[in-house]
Amino acid sequence: MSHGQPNETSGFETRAIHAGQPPDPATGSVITPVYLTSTYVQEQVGITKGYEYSRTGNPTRTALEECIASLEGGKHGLAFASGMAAITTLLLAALKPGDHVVLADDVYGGTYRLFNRTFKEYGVEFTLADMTHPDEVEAAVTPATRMLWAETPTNPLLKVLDIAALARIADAHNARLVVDNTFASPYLQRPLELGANVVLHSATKYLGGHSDVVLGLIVTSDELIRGKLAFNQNSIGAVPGPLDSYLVLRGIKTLAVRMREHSANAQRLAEYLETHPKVVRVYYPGLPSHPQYEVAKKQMSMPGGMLSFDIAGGEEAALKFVSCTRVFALAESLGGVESLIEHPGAMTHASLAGSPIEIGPALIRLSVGIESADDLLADLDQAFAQV
Ligand code: P1T
Repeated sequence: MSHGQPNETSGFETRAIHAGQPPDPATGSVITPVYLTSTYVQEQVGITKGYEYSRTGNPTRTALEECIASLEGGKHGLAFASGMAAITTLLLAALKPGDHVVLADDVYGGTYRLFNRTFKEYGVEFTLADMTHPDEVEAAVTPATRMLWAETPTNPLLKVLDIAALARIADAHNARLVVDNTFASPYLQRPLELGANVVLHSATKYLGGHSDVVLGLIVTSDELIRGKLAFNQNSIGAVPGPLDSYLVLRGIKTLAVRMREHSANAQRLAEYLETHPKVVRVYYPGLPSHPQYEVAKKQMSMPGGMLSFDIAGGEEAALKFVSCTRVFALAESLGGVESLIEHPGAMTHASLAGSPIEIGPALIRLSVGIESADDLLADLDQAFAQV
């Protein structure tokens, strides 16, 4: 490793702290500066130091783009104003009217809404498939299919999709496999290494890690997609500012240690919930009872910090429970150091109401933070006592 510049053999933790972030050449600043500028002086027309306008490129954003590409094991990283901005730019870059997408039947409510309400208007069709069953995916493919869209683990039911198996199906049909890796983060799972063509993040979640920024990231080694994405990143302009880019860069430095704690805490809570008399079912890939436990062990280094459960007593008990916790804050989003609780049916996945993939009213989702596991367990215990 030369000063501040990791190579391909450097470990994940080293790359998380240093990739794309050599000491600032102008000052020696160890930390990448926040380049708060919209524009860059040109010596003569077209003679620049590599930057001309901050929608097109900004050095703080470049550092983040290089860092995420390194962590996902891909050639190119691109940053966007939000996860949804990343998804929108990708769909506009990769699809045209008449194209068809096979969409996982459990995805973030906003992703479903974007396909179902926004892109449908522009002639992009989709079919939902339970992607835990490869034959269902095969059956959903049509001659117009250009993309398989997977999330794994899925939001909010924590289904684990076999990325390598999906990549084989995509390949066989000349379609691209996109994996939304938000729930796992590259520390737990690297979809490109398993054959995915594009990996996408709501960096608002684990990559940022502190619930203080909204940002989206895409990584790909596919040159055609990269070219179209880079063009559209500038042409559409849904880019993050330098301060937001900096916040995610800072968050990523501790990603590995945070994910280890998130995962250990979630495992403990999942095991507690599984034996609780007021819990009907727990959804957590770290439990041997999880239907894709073996797939999770194969493609993830740890099961992660997200879990869901069905509470006994249906919607009434669920709505009561989520307002009874004291350490877990009732809020949308996930992946921060602090624990959050929510009711997907009425909150993050309300846009699925009335659809074939509506979320059950008894489902509660936890984003398990890195507070003391004893405190988290006691908090759930006192909330159960009130329902
Ligand atoms: O919120 P934004 O940064 O635009 O990212 C959208 C998004 C994309 N993909 C997944 C898997 C997500 O979970 C999200 C956002 N999800 C929430 C806000 C949530 O609470 O589930």
